[in-house]
Amino acid sequence: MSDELVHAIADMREEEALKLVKEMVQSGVEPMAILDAARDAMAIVGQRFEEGAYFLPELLLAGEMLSQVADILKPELAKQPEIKRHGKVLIGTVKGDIHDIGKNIVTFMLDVNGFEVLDLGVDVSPDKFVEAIRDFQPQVVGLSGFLTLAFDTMKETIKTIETAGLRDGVKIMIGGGQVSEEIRKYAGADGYGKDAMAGVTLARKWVGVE
Ligand code: B12
Repeated sequence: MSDELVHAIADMREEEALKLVKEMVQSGVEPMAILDAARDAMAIVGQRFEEGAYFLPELLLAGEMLSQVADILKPELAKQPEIKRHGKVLIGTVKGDIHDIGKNIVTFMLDVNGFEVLDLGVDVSPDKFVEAIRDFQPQVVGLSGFLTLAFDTMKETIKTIETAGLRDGVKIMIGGGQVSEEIRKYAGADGYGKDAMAGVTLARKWVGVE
């Protein structure tokens, strides 16, 4: 069924994709496995976009489909919530970038895993991050970005946090599409998460949750 879902999303068959997701949930497929299939589909969509077979409307529709898939899965993922709050995480998509589906999944997973999360949204300037660190006092800051240009903005954001004298008080993790360990070093972040669970694992480690 996973393969069918990948193709339904990649081929823009929205109704069929959402029906398949519901069927998979009902038949007990792990929500994270369904999300993985949706991610594989996004990779195909991205590739078709690069090759010129798809255009912006397809990217938009793919984004919408993924949001809807995430909405169907949220109640399933929230079934084992941890009530105790471990700590605070500030998160946002960096300046110049408006991709938020991946970030929203990270936010949600942090929330159901016991973190208090403040999501600043998309296209967030370095100064806005600084201001929010002062007000919200998080232990962890998460920067999301899907565009290549986001790598420079992540670096700039971390530099601005440092200049404001706040760098030592927070751990910073980055993630999104093409972000890698190499980009982590380039940007000066403390950690890189390839997916939402990796983000949760980093945050747990940094606030001292076993
Ligand atoms: C959907 C989509 C869009 C939608 C976004 C809708 C939305 N609300 O987010 C729209 C249509 C708006 C869009 C616009 C554009 N897009 Co676009 N888009 C995509 C697409 C197809 C999917 C992205 C996505 O949502 N993936 C699904 C999520 C779930 O991805 P994920 O990586 O698995 O997410 C996990 C991790 O990344 C991680 N994570 C994410 N954030 C964080 C943060 C932290 C702290 C941690 C720890 C982890 C973490 O956890 C997530 C959950 O597990 C990608 C292709 C691709 N393969 O990614 C292109 C893609 C990112 N877009 C691209 C481009 C070029 C654009 C545009 C410039 C197009 C244009 N000409 O206008 C604009 C840019 C707008 C802007 N200023 O940001 C390029 C980027 C190329 C580059 N190297 O810069 C891509 C790669 C497509 C391609 N192959 O060419 N896009």
